[in-house]
Amino acid sequence: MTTTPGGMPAHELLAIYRAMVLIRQFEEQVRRLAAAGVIPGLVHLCAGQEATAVGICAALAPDDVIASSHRGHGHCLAKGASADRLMAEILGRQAGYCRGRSGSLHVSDAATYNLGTNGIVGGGVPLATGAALSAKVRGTKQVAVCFFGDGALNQGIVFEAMNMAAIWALPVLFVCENNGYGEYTAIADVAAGRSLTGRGEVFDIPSPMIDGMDIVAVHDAARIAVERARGGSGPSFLVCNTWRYGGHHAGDKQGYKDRDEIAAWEAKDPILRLARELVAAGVADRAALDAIGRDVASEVKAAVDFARASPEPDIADLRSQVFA
Ligand SMILES: Cc1ncc(C[n+]2csc(CCOP(=O)(O)OP(=O)(O)O)c2C)c(N)n1
Ligand SMILES: [Mg+2]
Repeated sequence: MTTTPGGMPAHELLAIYRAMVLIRQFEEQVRRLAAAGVIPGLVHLCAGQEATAVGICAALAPDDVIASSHRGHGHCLAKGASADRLMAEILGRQAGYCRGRSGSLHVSDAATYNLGTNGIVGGGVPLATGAALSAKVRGTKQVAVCFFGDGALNQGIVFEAMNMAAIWALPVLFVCENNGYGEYTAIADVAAGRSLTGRGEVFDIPSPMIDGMDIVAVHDAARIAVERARGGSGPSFLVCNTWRYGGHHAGDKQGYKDRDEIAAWEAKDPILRLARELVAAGVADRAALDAIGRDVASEVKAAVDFARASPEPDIADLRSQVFA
């Protein structure tokens, strides 16, 4: 008998496949819109990194909390954001999650327990740790996750948060999406020490190194970490090795990368990998996967239409939603 990838039920595998395809196609549309000059500011695309967003979020309950990074569209979608309202926000439109005020870099949504994308490198780490402290004090059994890049591993606040989380056994997952670069600089040129996982181990936090292009591996590690956190045993630090196809921001020509390195990572594409595994296990055939792709394409096209049909925020509304 053929076993399914990760021993997961077929409907769950197809759901995570669709979720990754949605992120990939969503980001492709954002890239096109950015190239056409209709998006205010820079956008940082996560195509290539879908397995971390989806693999982690698929292990969470709806009321578990996430805090994202500047490369956060995938985290938002994986946590349940609707493509249309997210696209509207990225385009700075009234129908967006934050009424067009945040754009790509600060979109948040209380309904999906998303504390938001974040323009500050490492900025989501103390937010998620605070959410975990709140959950622990209130006894809600919620878990919090922060997603951050390898570049955040040189930010002091990350270690302050890890220390506090370890001392107080807070229910938080520190998820590093290690794509090998911070802006245009390779991690090896800026991060001292022998291993990235050592940065969690020093606090006695379980710190697995994970193939972030393998959604089954990410999901397995996430399930273990979530169970540990929810059971009161404290934080985990997951270093997921992954790759950003689009460079630092949409339009980055990536002249600082080696061609062989690019080709080697492209061969590990997380969506193609899961597709191969699903076909080999008999969970789906190619035609069924293609149909999912077409279904996602119409969802993303509808999201772009929805966003473009929404007006820009009215200047008369400028001071609403302002607390002080
Ligand atoms: C505190 C802070 N320092 C510097 C910057 C400028 N900056 C924006 S993104 C970035 C690189 C982040 O790299 P990484 O954390 O690896 O995330 P990636 O972009 O690779 O996903 C930097 C330095 C910032 N936004 N915030
Ligand atoms: Mg990086």
